[in-house]
Amino acid sequence: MNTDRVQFIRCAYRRVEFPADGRPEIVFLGRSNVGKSSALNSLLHQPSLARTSSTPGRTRGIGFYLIDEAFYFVDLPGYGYARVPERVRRAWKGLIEAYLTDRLQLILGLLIVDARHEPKSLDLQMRDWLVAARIPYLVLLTKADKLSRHQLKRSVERAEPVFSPAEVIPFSARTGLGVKEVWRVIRARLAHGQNQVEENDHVAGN
Ligand SMILES: Nc1nc2c(ncn2[C@@H]2O[C@H](COP(=O)(O)OP(=O)(O)OP(=O)(O)O)[C@@H](O)[C@H]2O)c(=O)[nH]1
Ligand SMILES: [Mg+2]
Repeated sequence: MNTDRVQFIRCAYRRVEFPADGRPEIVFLGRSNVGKSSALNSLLHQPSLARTSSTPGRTRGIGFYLIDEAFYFVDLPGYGYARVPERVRRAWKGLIEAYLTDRLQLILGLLIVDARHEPKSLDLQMRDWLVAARIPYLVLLTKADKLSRHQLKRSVERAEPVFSPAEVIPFSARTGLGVKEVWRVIRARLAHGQNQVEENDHVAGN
C-alpha cells in the first residue's frame, strides 16, 4: 500500500455528496479543535493536507481523502463547538449523524480525545454512537506531547476503562507518537474487510 498517494476528493455538505463507490472508509471524529485534521495529516506525513487551525470550527464540511485509490480517510467537522450560530451547529450535527448512520463502508472510527483532560460528555456521546452503529473504533489520546510521561500514563489509565474494549493509543501529531500503532490497526481492518469480500465471492460461487 502506497500511503503517499493521496487525493483530496471533495468536501461534502450533504449526504448526496458522499462518495458512492463503496471503498472502505476510516473516519476521524472528536470534539471541536481536538486535533482531528492534524491526526489525519500526521498519519499521511503531509502537514498541510487537511486544514487545521487553533480557531475551533476550522473544518466545516466532511472531507474525503482517497489513499492509494483503495480507501478513504474521512475528516469530520468538530462536534460541539459552542461559539458558532445554533443554525450552523444543527447543520453540522445533522451532517455528522447522516454520515455515521447506514454507512456500510465505514470500517473503523478513530475517536480523537485530548490526552490532557478527562473524557467529556461529548466524547462519551461519540463513543455511544460508534457502539450503537457497531463501528469498530480506537481512541487516539492526542496532544500527548503536552504531557510528561507520568501524566500520559495516568491519562491512558483513566481512558481505558471508559472506552473498553476499544484500544487506547497515546498520540501526538507533533512528534509522531502512535502513528505506527494506528497504521497497524488500520491495515488489520482493511485486510479483514478484504477477506470478507473474498469469502462472500466464494459463497456466491464467483
Ligand atoms: N501540541 C499539539 N498540538 C496539536 C496536536 N494536534 C493538534 N494540535 C493543535 O490543535 C489545534 C487544532 O487542531 P486541528 O487539527 O485543526 O483540530 P480539529 O479537531 O480538526 O479542529 P476542527 O476541525 O475545528 O474541529 C491546532 O492549533 C493544532 O496545531 C498535537 O498532537 N500536539
Ligand atoms: Mg478539523
